[in-house]
Amino acid sequence: MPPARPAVLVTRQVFPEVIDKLRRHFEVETNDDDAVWPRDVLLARLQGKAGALTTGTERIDAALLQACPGLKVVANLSVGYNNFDVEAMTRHGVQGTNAPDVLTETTADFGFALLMATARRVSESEHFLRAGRWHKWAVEMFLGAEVHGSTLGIFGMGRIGQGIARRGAHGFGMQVLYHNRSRLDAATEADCRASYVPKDELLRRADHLVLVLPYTPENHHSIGAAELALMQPTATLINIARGGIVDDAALAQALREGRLAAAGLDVFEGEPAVHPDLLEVPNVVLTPHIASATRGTRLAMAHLAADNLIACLTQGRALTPVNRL
Ligand code: 8YV
Repeated sequence: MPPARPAVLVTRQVFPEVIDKLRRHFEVETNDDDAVWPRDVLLARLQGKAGALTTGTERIDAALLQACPGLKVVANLSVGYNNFDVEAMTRHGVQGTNAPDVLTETTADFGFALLMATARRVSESEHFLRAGRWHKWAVEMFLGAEVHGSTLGIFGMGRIGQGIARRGAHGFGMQVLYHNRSRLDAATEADCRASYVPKDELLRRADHLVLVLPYTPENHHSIGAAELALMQPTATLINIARGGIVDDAALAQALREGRLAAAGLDVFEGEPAVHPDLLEVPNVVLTPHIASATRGTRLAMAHLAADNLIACLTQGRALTPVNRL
């Protein structure tokens, strides 16, 4: 009898061609309804599985690992992996992988799209038009903020931050300032035409501040009331990183009180719930976590997650590991 093939779970609906690829190697259980499984359902379905292809929605923590002793690898279909307790995974000998690089340029495109939509009041003016309130053109109607030639601040200068910096510097003649855990090497700074500044200076000087840093417990609410107070009242804030980095209640208050001109948000604390105050303020562009959402990019991310499962379970090595075992 041939040896039994490993079993893997795909926790959300993904492209059929990726499922077909997995089926060439594994017994595959899928989630064809694309339901967000409650924790007990996820635990039950993980029983007997050697691998899982997850999204940012599933929390992989010590309790789950304890309850699923057969699990060897969890491949996240995202570059961020704050849904993983990496330390617990390493302790349990479980390989974690993410999906970097393949989404960099697409996500940087979206960061720039959100910046422009926010600065130029695209959503707000469209709502005005759709509501039938446009009765006459006016010189001072929906005046926005300048993008070209302005100062672009980037908080978190990884691959996506660098992509946004290049777009701003080379495409829009922006002066680019950044803050990061560590300073980039001189060649990368020159390529991005970006200057390193302390966090406070970044907040004070940016006309448009884009957040692209990973979420960790240490940077929870690293943009809160005190940080927002340092920003110019004419500035815009863009969050394509993670909910929880910004204190959404403090942001809504700053927007309401005119202490910040506008915000563009693709991620939220406790998403898919959105802080009700953010839904009430007009000068905010809200999108449902779609920064990497093009067909080509999401397909590439899903393939990379599947390839990580295949490489781990058939050759014992991960392509893009997030922990060392
Ligand atoms: C993912 C993301 O699509 O990659 C990330 O970190 O935020 C998005 O690109 C999302 O997390 C789904 O898992």
